[in-house]
Order: sequence, then structure tokens, then C-alpha cells
Amino acid sequence: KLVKDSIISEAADFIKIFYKERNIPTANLEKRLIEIYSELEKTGTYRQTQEEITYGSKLAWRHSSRCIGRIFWQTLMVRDLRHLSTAEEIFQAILEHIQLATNGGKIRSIISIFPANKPGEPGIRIWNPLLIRYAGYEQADGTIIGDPAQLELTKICQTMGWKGKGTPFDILPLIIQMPGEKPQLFEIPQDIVLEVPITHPELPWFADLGLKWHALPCVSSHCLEIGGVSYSAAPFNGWYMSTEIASRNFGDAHRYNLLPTIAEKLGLDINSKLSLWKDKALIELNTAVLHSFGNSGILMVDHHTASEQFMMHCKREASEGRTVPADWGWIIPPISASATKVFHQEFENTLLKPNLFPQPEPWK
Ligand code: HEM
Ligand code: NRG
Repeated sequence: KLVKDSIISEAADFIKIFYKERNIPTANLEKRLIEIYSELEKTGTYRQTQEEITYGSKLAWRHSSRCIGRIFWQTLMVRDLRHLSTAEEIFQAILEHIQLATNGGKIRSIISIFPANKPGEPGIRIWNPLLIRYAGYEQADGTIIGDPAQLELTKICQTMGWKGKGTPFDILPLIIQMPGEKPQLFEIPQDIVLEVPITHPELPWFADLGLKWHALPCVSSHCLEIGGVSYSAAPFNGWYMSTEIASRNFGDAHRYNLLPTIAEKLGLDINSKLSLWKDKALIELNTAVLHSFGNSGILMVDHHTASEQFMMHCKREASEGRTVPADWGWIIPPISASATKVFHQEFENTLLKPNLFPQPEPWK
């Protein structure tokens, strides 16, 4: 009863925004609401139209307060895959998503929507936090090969029978779990994953580090919520901002931890904080990532451009009479923050729906 009441009110809120922003006559709105109420009475949920999930997904992106890339919210391509019923079918659709979105480097923003959760029941889950992630292996001496952030998931894949090559960049298989079933493991064919070897425009030794990263950031752990309906499997992607890879994935001490290596290669004194070796290493890492993606013709945005685009987005939204909910700590870039406008801006982190919510790790 309580669940149903909340679906009713969320549905009504969403339908009202949808009809208002799309300039659909109020008479149609009332008709649609009555239809939804009666379907809710009978089945405890309701089936959304393709137009509703399409616009709902765009609103979910627009409301994602941690995302700096939202100026492009209207360009999202929405794939309606609610008719799929097996893990195998979902896996195939995910491979298509990777190819459509990668698009030879001209990345397209896409969300793939798999069947909705049944009210009060767990939904479909993709166990990987992003579709493409590199495995992390802990060795006997305690050192780690690969991405330390994926130690746990890598172990799970191994207990399910997967064997990685043991390189620092092994692409993890996908684990897909249908409601009430055991999770299933699927290998992503290496040839559909576009990757970029990392080189530096002036430092030839950079290539010898053997670094690379994948072109496509596709988040698969979030729950898309539209009008009281939850889609716990709805992977979405845009393109990378350079700092995500260079500063965080490569630079973080608990990730690839490359700052000491690079600072030493640069000939900096890593025993003196005043040498600013970390800062200098970060800049060269960012230079290398931007250079490498650019050279390979893979779409990526630098943090200065992204900040400008985001400020423009705020202005455009204001002209539509809307404020932009934003999470300051996530919006400001992890390097040179104060050199970007977003750093000097205050934001209200209001929770609006539709939205994309992080979910607990499915094995917990
Ligand atoms: C987070 C950039 C597209 C939804 C982020 C972050 C960045 C970013 C830099 C912070 C990530 C982090 O620190 O780990 C971009 C860029 C895009 C883009 C450059 C290019 C088009 C999208 C799309 C969606 C989206 C298409 C959804 C439809 C989100 C959400 C988060 C996020 C929900 C928070 C993720 C979390 O909680 O871990 N985005 N984004 N973004 N973005 Fe975007
Ligand atoms: N920092 C993560 C990716 C998170 C999402 N970032 C995006 N999303 N750009 C990483 O792999 O480094 N997006 O939808 O474009």
C-alpha cells in the first residue's frame, strides 16, 4: 500500500514535468494519469511509453548533480531494451552498446534500458561498476598488478572460473544477474574494446611505461529511476574528461599509483615536498592522456573546456527558469581546480527525480 502510494505520487510528478516541458496539452496529461492509476490498481506498477523513458532518461542525466558533462543532456540516445528476458540477450545488447557508443572514437552518449524492477523485488544487476574495467591481482608479496579498485570483483570472476592473463590491463568479464537467478559470466571480445596507448608529446620514455586506457566510460552500477519505476540495469556512457584517467585512475595512490614513477623519470626529488613532484607528475600525466586520445582521434574533453561547458549549461538552464543541482566536490576537477570557474561557484545539491542512483555492490 505504502509502496503503491509512493509510485502514484512519483508517477504524477514525472508525468507533469514531462507534459509541461514537452508542451503537451493538459487534457492528454489527465488522460494519461487516469490510465496509469488504473494500471497501478490492477498490476501494482505501470508500463511507461517509449517517449516517457526517453525524456525521463534525459531528465535523469540533467539531474545528476555529480556530472560536469550535462550541457549535452538533450543529445542522449536512449535504447529501449525492456523486451529482453535472458542474461545472454542482455549481454549481446551490451556488446552492441559498446560498439554503438564507441563509434570508432566519435563517442556517442547512450543509455540502454533493460527490463524494469518488479515492485518489491530485486532487479537485474550488472555486477561490474563500469562495462569496461581492468582486473586487479594481489600477488604473494602483497604488491598489486592492474587496478587495485577491482581486486574484489576480480576474485569473484576467478571463483566463477575466469582466468586473467595477469597483465596490468586485463579486461574483466561481465557478470550479469537476472532476478532470483545465479550471476552469469560473459567474456567481452577484446576486439570491440577501443584502447589508447599512452604517449607524451615531448617525453619519449613515456611510451615505455606501457600504459593504456579504454576509450569508453560506461557506468553500469547505477539505478535509473523514472516516475516511481526503477531500472536497476541501465548502463550509460558519455566520453571521458582527461583528469578521470590521468589524475585519478593513474595518479591516485590507491589506483595505479604512478606519481612516484613519473616524478623519478622526470628527475624530480621525491623526498622533498617542496619540489612539487606530485603536482608536476600530474601535469605530465594529463598532458600525455590528452595527447594520446587526441592523436588516436578519440573524443575526450579537458577539464578547462568541461568547466566552461558546465557554466554555459548553468546559464542556459537559468534562462529556462531552472537551477542546476550540483555536488561541488564532484564537479570541480581534481587538478588546477581554482583555475576553473566552477571552483568559484556555489551550487545547491538538490535531489531531483528522475535520476541515476548508485546501488550497493550486488555481492554485499
Ligand atoms: C559523473 C563527465 C556523460 C551521468 C561524471 C564525472 C565526470 C563526468 C567527470 C565524475 C566521475 C568521477 O569522478 O568518477 C561526463 C562527460 C560526459 C558525461 C564529459 C560526456 C557526455 C554522462 C551521461 C550520463 C552521466 C550520458 C547519464 C546519462 C553521470 C552520473 C555521474 C557522472 C550519474 C555520477 C557517477 C557516480 O555517482 O559515480 N560525469 N559525463 N554523465 N555522470 Fe557524467
Ligand atoms: N571516473 C570513471 C568514470 C565515471 C563516469 N565518467 C564519465 N561518464 N565520463 C573512470 O572510469 O575513470 N560518462 O557517462 O561519460
